[in-house]
Amino acid sequence: MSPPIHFAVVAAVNRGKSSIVSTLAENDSIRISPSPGTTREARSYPVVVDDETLFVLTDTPGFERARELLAWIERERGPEGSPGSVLERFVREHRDDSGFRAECELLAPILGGAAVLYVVDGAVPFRDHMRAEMEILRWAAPLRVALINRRGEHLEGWKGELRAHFQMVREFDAQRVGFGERIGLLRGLREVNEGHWREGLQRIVEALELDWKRRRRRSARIIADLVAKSIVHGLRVPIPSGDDPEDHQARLTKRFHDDLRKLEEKARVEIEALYKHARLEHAEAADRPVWEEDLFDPARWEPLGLAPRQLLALGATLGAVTGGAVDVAVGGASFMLGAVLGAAMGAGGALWRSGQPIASVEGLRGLVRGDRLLRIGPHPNPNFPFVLLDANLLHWTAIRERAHAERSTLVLERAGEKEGPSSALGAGERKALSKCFAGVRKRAPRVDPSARDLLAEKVEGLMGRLE
Ligand SMILES: Nc1nc2c(ncn2[C@@H]2O[C@H](COP(=O)(O)OP(=O)(O)OP(=O)(O)O)[C@@H](O)[C@H]2O)c(=O)[nH]1
Ligand SMILES: [Mg+2]
Repeated sequence: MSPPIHFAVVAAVNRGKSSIVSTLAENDSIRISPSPGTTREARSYPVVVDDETLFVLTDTPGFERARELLAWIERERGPEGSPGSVLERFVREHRDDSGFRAECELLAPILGGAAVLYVVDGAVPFRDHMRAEMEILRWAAPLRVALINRRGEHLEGWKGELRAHFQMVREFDAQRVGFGERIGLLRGLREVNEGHWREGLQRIVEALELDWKRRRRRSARIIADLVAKSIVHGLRVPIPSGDDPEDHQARLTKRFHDDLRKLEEKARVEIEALYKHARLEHAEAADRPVWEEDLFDPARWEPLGLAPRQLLALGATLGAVTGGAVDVAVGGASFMLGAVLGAAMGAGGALWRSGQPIASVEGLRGLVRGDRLLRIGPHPNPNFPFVLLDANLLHWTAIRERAHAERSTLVLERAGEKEGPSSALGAGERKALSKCFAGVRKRAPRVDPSARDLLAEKVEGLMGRLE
């Protein structure tokens, strides 16, 4: 088997090389910084799918003395010498010369046969002295592609110059691009050469697309599992006969909510790991996007889930959802937790208030006489599964689209009255989802596995449309 395709990402210092490697290799541990000279040594990052290295990216330190290097080459190359042998000699002779440390580092992968991804910054104008780097590369690397890393007013000036030195010129904003642009770049690269190169890139594109679909399927399962577990979740806690159940209310309510938060947190971490975001910073409190807000923050219920009229239109299916979820209060001692949550939930709450409380007390059979069992959950709000689904679909969208070179805190703008995907569904689809939720709860507190699988399929379908 031929060795994997190898790209060396080269440029002057501080042009965004590491950003490009980070995004293409989906590696958020690579150091990116506004201070020049951050990358001191060449380092390779394999892109692996199913234990197979599809291609390798090498991050390099930036050119520091390109004009001096070019002058050396012009002086030394002679009529016969191949670029490889001339540059090997350069590296041999300058290995211990700290003045050419960066050049020696960045030439190594090119000498190893790597294709060059040359990065320029579209926000600064082209200047003549920048041509030396391009001339070195045109002479030294048979396969060369130029990437303009940010939008800027100088794009056109750059393009003209770059086209004279590179086989392909593309805009590629490493901090903004999603999967589509990454694949687009690799597809474009197929055109740069024939044979092994072209076939290799075709295989890379296919393998990455397949992997992307698998991640989507896996994410759908994670979210379906989260929703299913959350909507059947309930607690039963015995309390001594003399105790006033009201004294246990706050503690039990908190435990119930904490359990649901933990389920959601676990699902989020799994999805972030699936998309290789290992060190994401999440916005705190006020800056948080809607789906980042806490599961029980009232603000979260407002823009997600279904609108009041959509909930009402679900009619009969809603009955099934709440019917299975509500405990019957015994002895009149109920916590009215539903009403408390309901107040925080707007329209869903209004529906709930007309229903029954979800925390209740009942006699505990077979244990100490007189003891009682407090029960809380499953969550009775018909909007709850829709809100949870929406919040996590939005999280998934943001994670999936996020470039690994983007290091700012994760924040999503709040827009519109309803921004969750479920309120945009057709009436039939909402009803089908609602039925699916009811199916999941059929055997609460256990999740019905076939209903959960059906839910995963539906979530995957929703994701397909969001993509
Ligand atoms: N908006 C935007 N900023 C970028 C982009 N690429 C890099 N930057 C910024 O430019 C600075 C340098 O980015 P790096 O990726 O560290 O650049 P480098 O070429 O690896 O730098 P050295 O290792 O120091 O040579 C950082 O502040 C980045 O945030 C880009 O595509 N868009
Ligand atoms: Mg760097």
